[in-house]
Amino acid sequence: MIMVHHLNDSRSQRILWLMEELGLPYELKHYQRLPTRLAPPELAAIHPVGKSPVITDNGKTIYESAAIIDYVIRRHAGGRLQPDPSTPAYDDYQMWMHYAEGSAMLPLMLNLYVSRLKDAGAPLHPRIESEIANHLGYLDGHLKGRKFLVGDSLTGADIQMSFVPEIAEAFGKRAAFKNLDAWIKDLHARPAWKKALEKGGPYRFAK
Ligand SMILES: N[C@@H](CCC(=O)N[C@@H](CS)C(=O)NCC(=O)O)C(=O)O
Repeated sequence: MIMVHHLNDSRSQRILWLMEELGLPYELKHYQRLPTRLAPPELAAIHPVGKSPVITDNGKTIYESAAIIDYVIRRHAGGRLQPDPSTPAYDDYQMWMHYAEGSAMLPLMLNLYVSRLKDAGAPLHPRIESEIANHLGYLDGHLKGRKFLVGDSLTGADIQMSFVPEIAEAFGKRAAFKNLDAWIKDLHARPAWKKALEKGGPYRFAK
């Protein structure tokens, strides 16, 4: 059975959501962030990077959220939550799966770290701000008139990308992007998302 190693207030919330959408049985192991907000050392015993999400399944350990979502869908979903791999929609799906952590999260994470430099970080902020606006604007434009990133039903790409507007909101940067805001609010209204929230415990990015 899949074991989801879940760190509070983290990207692993979306893996719980994936499991709930699919109705798959899973075990959940909770880890609490240290006062520094870093992960506890126990997570490094599961995967050397020591971060979450990470899953274990029949002796296999998988780290990196897009790889986890892809693995669970390919191996356990029976064709659900992804487009047919022979279609162009699947190429779009793959793009969003990689885009989340490969591009969209970078300026948001830079914002988090550079803000800690206070005044010393000031020269970097204009570029960070313009890149956040670039990526959120791209997403917002894509979501105009759509309920999902690919096709007309939920896919793993929506789940993978959901952390981007959640973090943007935590930095007060989502409100201007109305389509993005509507999309994530719709996703947060899904019963499986709510169930994952109950199971995962308090999640500060649940907005
Ligand atoms: N790109 C990785 C990022 C994983 C990651 O940075 N996870 C954070 C939580 S959102 C973490 O474990 N942070 C604790 C730490 O760095 O000690 C993924 O998407 O899985």
